[in-house]
Amino acid sequence: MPKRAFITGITGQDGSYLAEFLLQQGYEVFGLVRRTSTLNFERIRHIQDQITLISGDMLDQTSMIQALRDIQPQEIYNLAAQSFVQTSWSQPVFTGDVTALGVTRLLDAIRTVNPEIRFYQASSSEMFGKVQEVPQRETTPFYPRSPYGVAKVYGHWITVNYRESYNLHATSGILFNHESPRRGLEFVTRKVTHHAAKIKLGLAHELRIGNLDAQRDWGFAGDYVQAMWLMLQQDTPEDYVIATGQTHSVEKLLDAAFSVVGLDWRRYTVQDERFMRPAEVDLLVGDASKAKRRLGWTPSVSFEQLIQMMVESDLALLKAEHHL
Ligand code: NAP
Ligand code: F7E
Repeated sequence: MPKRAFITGITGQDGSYLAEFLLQQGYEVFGLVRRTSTLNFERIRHIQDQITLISGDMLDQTSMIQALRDIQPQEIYNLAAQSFVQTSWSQPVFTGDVTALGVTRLLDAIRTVNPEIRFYQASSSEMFGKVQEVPQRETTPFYPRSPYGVAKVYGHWITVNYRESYNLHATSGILFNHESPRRGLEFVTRKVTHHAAKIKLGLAHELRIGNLDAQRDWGFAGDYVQAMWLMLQQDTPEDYVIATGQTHSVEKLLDAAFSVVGLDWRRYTVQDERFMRPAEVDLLVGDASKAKRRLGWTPSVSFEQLIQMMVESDLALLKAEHHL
C-alpha cells in the first residue's frame, strides 16, 4: 500500500515542490485547497491528475477533521499560511488566525482522528527576528519582528506542546528563506528577477524597491522540501534549522539578477517608502549543521545558481506571454 500524505498549502510554492517530491517517492498525495471563485492551480497544474484535492480552510476545523477521516494519511505537512510578512501588518488578526491558530486546529484534528499521524509544521527564520545570536540555530531564542513572525512562534510552540502533551510525532522545521521560479511575485527575490527580465525585454523601465541593506539566507525551495520529508522519516520527532549558511543583502541580490541580463541595476531602481517595513529583520543566517548530521541534508543550489535559474525562467515566461 502506498503511503498517504496530506499537504495544506499545496497551491503555494513549497506545496507544489513537496507534492512533486512525494509523488516521486511513491506516495498518494492529497492537498487542502480553499474555495475561490477563480482557480489558482498554476503551480500544480502539471501534476493535477496525480493528486487529490480536498476542499477546506485553515479557519475551519470541521473541514480538517473530515479531511483526515476521509484520507487517513500517515503524514501531514502543514504549509498553509498567510506567509507574506508585509501583509501581516495590515492584516494582523487574519494572519494570527490562519498562521497561528490554524496550527492548533490541525493538531487537534490529528489528536481527535488519529494521534499516530506524523505532523510537519512550517516554522520560519522570521521567528529569530531581531537576532540574539549569529548564526541562528535550534537553540537560539526567538525575537519576532512582525505579526507574521509572532504567529509563527505560536505555531512553533503549539507544535512542541502537542508533541509533549500527547506524544505526537510532531516536528517543526525552522526554514530560512527559500525561493524558486514559483515564488510569489511580491517576495523580493522574484520581484527582482521578474523586473530584471522585464526591463531587459523592454516591458518595464524601473523597479521600485524597499530596504537594500537587509540580509537573508536564501536557498532553493526544491532542496528544502526534501528536508521536510526527511524530518518525518526520523524515529524521534525533533526540530531542525534548514538553511544554506550564506547570507546576502538585497543589494547583492540586485547585482546578481541584473548581471544575468547584462544590466546595471542602479540605472533602473528607485527606493520607495511603500516597501519599507515598520520593523525590519536586518540579518538572517542559519546554522543547519544538525540537519546535516542527523538527516544527511545539505543544499544543492548556490545563491548565484538560484538567481540565474529564476531570471532565466522569468525571461522564458515573459517571452512566451508576449510572443517575443
Ligand atoms: P505561499 O506560496 O504563500 O503558499 C501559502 C499556501 O497557504 C497557499 O497554498 C495558500 O493557498 C495556503 N493558504 C493560505 N491561507 C489559507 C487558508 N486560510 N486555508 C487554506 N490554505 C491557505 O508560501 P510558501 O512560500 O510555499 O511557504 C509555505 C509555508 O512555509 C508557509 O507556512 C510559510 O509561512 C512557511 N515558510 C516559508 C518560507 C519561505 O521562504 N518560502 C520560509 C519559512 C517558512 P492559496 O493558494 O489559496 O492562497
Ligand atoms: O523580504 C526586503 C524586506 O518579502 C526579504 C517569507 O517566505 O521568508 C519570507 O519573508 C527582505 C526583507 O521575505 C523589498 O524588507 C526590500 O528584509 O522576500 P521578502 P521575508 O520577509 O524574509 C521568511 C523566512 C518567511 O517565513 C516568510 O513567509 O527584502 N525588501 N525591498 C523587500 N521585500 C519585498 N517583499 N519587496 C520589496 O520591494
